[in-house]
Amino acid sequence: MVLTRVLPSRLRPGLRSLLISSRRMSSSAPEAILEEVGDKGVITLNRPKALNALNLNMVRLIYPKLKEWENTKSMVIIKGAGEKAFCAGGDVRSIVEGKAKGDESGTDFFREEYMLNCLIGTLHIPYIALIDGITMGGGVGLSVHGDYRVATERTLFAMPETAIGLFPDVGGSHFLPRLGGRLGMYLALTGHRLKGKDVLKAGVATHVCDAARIGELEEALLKLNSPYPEDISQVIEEFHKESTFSKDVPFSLQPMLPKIKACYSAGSVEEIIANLEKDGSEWAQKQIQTLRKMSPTSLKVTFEQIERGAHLTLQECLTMEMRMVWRFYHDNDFSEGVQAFFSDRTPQWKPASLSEVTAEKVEEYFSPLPDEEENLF
Ligand code: QUE
Repeated sequence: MVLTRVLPSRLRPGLRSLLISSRRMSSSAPEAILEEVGDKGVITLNRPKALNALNLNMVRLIYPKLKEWENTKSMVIIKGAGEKAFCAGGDVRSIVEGKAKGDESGTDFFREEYMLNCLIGTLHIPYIALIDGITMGGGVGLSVHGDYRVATERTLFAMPETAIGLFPDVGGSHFLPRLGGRLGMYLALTGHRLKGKDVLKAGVATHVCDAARIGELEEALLKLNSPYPEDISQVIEEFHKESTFSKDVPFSLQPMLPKIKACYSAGSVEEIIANLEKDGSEWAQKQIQTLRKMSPTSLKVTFEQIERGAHLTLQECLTMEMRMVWRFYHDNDFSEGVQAFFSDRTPQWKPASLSEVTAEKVEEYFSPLPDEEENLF
């Protein structure tokens, strides 16, 4: 194997500090590391202290490289730096802080992020996401549309956006309605977290691998001589079969699936809550409590989003989401939700109740944007 990687960590310490001191900026590590290993590409999301939260700089590093690799490489692997996270989401904190200072470029982040999600979903070469650790929101968008998503016992998956006054974007409209049994609607509205093997059982991950062996899996993939999809499958399936944490353990949501399907098949958020009230079980009461904490606007718009997304292509979903996010960006709840989350206080949603979020208001989130904002792809 010809290793052409030059990772900073592999340089001698003296040389490394020389490289760093020769730069004007004190922090020299790129936020996304793009390595070429023979005929394969490896992306490492590299903001471990921020749980590898995705920002515009990272998207702008990754997108053109992925475009190039699509024509020059035979496979792409994406992973996160550090042990905690694959990617905790979009860097919503800096977007909201920037907007508060008068910087209106936040919608550029979403546009370019969604373009990257679309590219991943239509890539001509195998794309393998090693989703070891926290994988939420934007991190889901970097993995779920690809061919292989390998979870570990440390994987923590969620689409938690209704808690910050947003909606499950990055192609959530596409993959969530396709999970079956209304599981996607449940995950979208409540932000329910799935751990380890449950990420596989829900249909979000395609395989599992022991966290301790994820590096070994990467090396095995990089060693493949002719990475035809069947060779890649074979390698990943080997690690999957040998994993020690997923054997014959049932889906932890299994007992709840009939209730999830029954309650979340309703025609509106209000009806879902009515179904849960009628059910009355401890589980159902917990669901109601969770839903009551979420932005009412997020809940109603998300409900409509998941219904519409079931009938759309990924590209159509992302165009719809661009329209939606533009409205959320300029409305109250997203800014309020993010500020509240990072200052650990209760958000003040406006409007504060479901009944105040009218059908007309929901419809506005889906209407086309002005011409110059409209064309994404
Ligand atoms: C809901 C969310 C997000 C969240 C918390 C929520 C989200 C997101 C982050 C996040 C986490 C760590 C970071 C960061 C952002 O938190 O989307 O910059 O360092 O990205 O309750 O949707």
